[in-house]
Amino acid sequence: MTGIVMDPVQEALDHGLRSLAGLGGDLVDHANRIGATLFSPPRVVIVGRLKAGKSTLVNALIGAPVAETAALEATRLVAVYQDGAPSRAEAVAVDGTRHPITLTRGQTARMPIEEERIAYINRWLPSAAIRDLTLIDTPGLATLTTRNETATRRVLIDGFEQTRTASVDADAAVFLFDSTPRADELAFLQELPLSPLNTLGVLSRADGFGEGALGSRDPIEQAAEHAGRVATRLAHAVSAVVPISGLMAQTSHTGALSEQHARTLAALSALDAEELVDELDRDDDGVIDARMRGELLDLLGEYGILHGRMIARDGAAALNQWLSQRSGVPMLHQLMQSSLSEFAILNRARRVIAYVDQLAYNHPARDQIRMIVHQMRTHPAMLRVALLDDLQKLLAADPYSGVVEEIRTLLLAADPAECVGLPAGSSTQDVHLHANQRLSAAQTQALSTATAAEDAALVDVARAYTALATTGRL
Ligand SMILES: Nc1nc2c(ncn2[C@@H]2O[C@H](COP(=O)(O)OP(=O)(O)OP(=O)(O)O)[C@@H](O)[C@H]2O)c(=O)[nH]1
Ligand SMILES: [Mg+2]
Repeated sequence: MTGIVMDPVQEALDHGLRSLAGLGGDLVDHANRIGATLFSPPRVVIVGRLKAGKSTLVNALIGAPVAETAALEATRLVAVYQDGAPSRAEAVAVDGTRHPITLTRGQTARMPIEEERIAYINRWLPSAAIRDLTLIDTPGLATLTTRNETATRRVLIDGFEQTRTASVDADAAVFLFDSTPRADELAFLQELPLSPLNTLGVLSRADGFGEGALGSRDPIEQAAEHAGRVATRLAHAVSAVVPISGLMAQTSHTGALSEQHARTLAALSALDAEELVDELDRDDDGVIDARMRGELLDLLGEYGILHGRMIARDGAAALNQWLSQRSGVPMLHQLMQSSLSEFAILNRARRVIAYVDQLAYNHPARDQIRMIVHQMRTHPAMLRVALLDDLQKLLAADPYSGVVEEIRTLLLAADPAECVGLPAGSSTQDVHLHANQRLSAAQTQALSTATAAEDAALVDVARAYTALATTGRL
């Protein structure tokens, strides 16, 4: 494809897809369809318990109130938010057929087919915020109405293994929980076909953590400490845990705050803590009128009111900036754009190979297709893709294998020296020496592996050390 800057992984896969199209017939269409995946943004799914704040976070990240959020209504359908114009939506049925949805501003859209038949909704809107990452909102897990959970499982796990028509093909996950993840939620995470490097933990509702806004300690600071402890405990499942207030970010990032809100909030800055609690508890007009009080609570929560009222004296822009910074979402966003995105792109590459591989099952040109898949898989640029695949399979089959740490090091290293356990910036000579030592160790280990997953992983680990020992790079 011309005009697109490709990374080495994309280039290798694009080359393979061109060979596929070169076989002619229906393979031209298949190559184009798979090529569209290769050049589309990787897909990040937001998962978590019922009412954890998933849709609120989606709105905050997109910067527009597109996902439905509510204290009572549950999200019913899986929705895929992607950059595109004009603004439009379609329902993708479980059988793979697509049905346009008529959107009317300010109204809940009517579904073109029965909800039971819908696998997920595709929603396009012109937004720079989702240009590099497509976001997928899901109904809450482990609910009393198991229907929601069924919908989420189908698009993420079952659909992946069966026909794929019902799969949303996630390349990374953001996992939300608001205290400590439950065993069933962790079990669900393990079932996702994604590595921990592709999964970010989010401690949501940080503004209400512990005793809440009116307790003795700052809940956001307490949440940050708790997030650190959970991150250590969940190192096998997530790459980091970030505390956030989706509500505060949603309000500031969607432009929901007006000067009038700031002025009204500032009117509360003269009250002491006790008077403020009384004011927030009232149902009738007090220092501020009841309607405005309700709006402020919806927009800012108790924490935003308590700590934002002094800042509100400087106006809506200052309050907005404080809300965003205090929400933790800019930090989450940055992690999503950097490390999560990096591993999501590798997973997208893995999907591309899997699509081509699937064609080989029942196509007359299966031998040529298999050859193309083989070339794609063994291309030097694809080594990181293979290692990520190995990591995920090894964690499922043999989580205590020593090779797990070895692969993590190879994938997370900042430079070739770190790949072989040396300090960043060590000499090329030292890198070569250590890579050779590690290569022999991996070859020895390969003689007595415990599982097929470990076996396969060691083959790629040995390839990595060979590359480091010869070219000095991965
Ligand atoms: N205080 C506070 N409230 C929040 C936060 N995030 C979400 N909420 C509120 O929690 C309720 C549920 O939020 P949603 O975003 O709809 O949660 P969800 O996870 O999408 O819920 P389901 O899709 O039904 O599982 C709403 O009333 C939100 O305003 C937060 O960070 N702080
Ligand atoms: Mg929701």
